[in-house]
Amino acid sequence: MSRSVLATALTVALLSATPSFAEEAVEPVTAAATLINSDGEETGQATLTQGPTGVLIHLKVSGLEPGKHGLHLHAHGVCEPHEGFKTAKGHVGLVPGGHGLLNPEGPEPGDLPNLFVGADGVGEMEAFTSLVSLVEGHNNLLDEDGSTFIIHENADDHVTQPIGGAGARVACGVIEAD
Ligand SMILES: [Cu+2]
Repeated sequence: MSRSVLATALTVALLSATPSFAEEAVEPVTAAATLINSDGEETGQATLTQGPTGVLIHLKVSGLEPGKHGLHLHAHGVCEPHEGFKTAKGHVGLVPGGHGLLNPEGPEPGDLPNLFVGADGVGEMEAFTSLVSLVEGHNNLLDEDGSTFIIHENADDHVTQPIGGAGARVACGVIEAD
């Protein structure tokens, strides 16, 4: 085989390999939320990225009281500050008696670790949960009635029913597909 024929053969092989390589490089499914406080003012942003076994969450807020705050995924995609964010309803995958990451009867799929807010009022975290999804399957956050992030006034002790003693809802963000 001459050099030019070999070069042509390699080029054809590379060209024919390109489409299948491109098919494998699928963009991950992502979603985002803008969080508002109880005055309806923007107070933070969250992004969600579907991985092979669950959803990676990145959340950053400002203007919150310093300390630990309970953070959950709630089951309805409506944030109404004047209703105390009650329109976000209960936790995703609500299990009576099953709230809490440390609860033997739990957790609920909407349960997440606490958010830590510093003295400057800024809090940022990354969390991962395999109990929800941005695609088909159980506890799809992008289902018909949507879902929300809710930040609570106090820490979630991950055991007490029904919300870990986390108190009032101080911020809310509707999760929307990108
Ligand atoms: Cu909650």
